[in-house]
Amino acid sequence: MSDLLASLTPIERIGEGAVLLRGFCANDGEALMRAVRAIEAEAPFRHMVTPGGRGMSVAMTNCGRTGWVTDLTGYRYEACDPTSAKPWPTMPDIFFDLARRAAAAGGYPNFEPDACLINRYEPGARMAPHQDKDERDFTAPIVSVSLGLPATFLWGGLARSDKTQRFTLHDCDVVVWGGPSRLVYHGVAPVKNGGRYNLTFRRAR
Ligand code: MD3
Ligand code: FE
Repeated sequence: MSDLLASLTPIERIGEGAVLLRGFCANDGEALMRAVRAIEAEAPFRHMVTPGGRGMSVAMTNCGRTGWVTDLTGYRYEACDPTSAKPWPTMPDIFFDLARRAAAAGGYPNFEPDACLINRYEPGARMAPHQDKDERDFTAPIVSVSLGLPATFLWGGLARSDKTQRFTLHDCDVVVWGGPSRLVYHGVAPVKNGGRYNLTFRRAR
């Protein structure tokens, strides 16, 4: 999207420190998906295992200086892909620039993501409500980019028992979560149709 159009994106405030930028990356959707294809050629999507021993329904890969992984020993960030023992693919400039522009639009200038987790949702895939707390520094926001088919996003509060709001995230919607929203519980309801991707940009270290 041109900076002119980006500046015209309606900014929906969905919570304290959290904004939804509908269609923010609409001009870049195809280039972003081409970049996902190139990353997956180096670091294929895989179903990781949680410490509890369950295979995740969402298939994942990463790019950037470090990547989020889980196995029987726990959740953590790793500089290398455990499947290949090679460093994760470099974060493409188009990813980094998008994350930075979105964060700035959401009120977080100078975001420097070092990790991009790429989630792929096939039919029936879901993400149970959780907090993102494996990062060193919670002062940086998280930027999430939805690509492909829509999904119902679940977003609660700082306690697991807090009431959950739902909203639909569509192709090229971008959400920025920071400040008081950084540690809210969130998840994704089971998707009926596959073909949804989500890029989650974080400052992990
Ligand atoms: C709200 N992914 O990978 S992204 C995840 O659509 C994850 O694939 C979901 O949750 C997905 O950890 C949701 C949106 C998101 C990411 C991080 C958040 C929302 C967040 C952190 C705090 C609050
Ligand atoms: Fe999350």
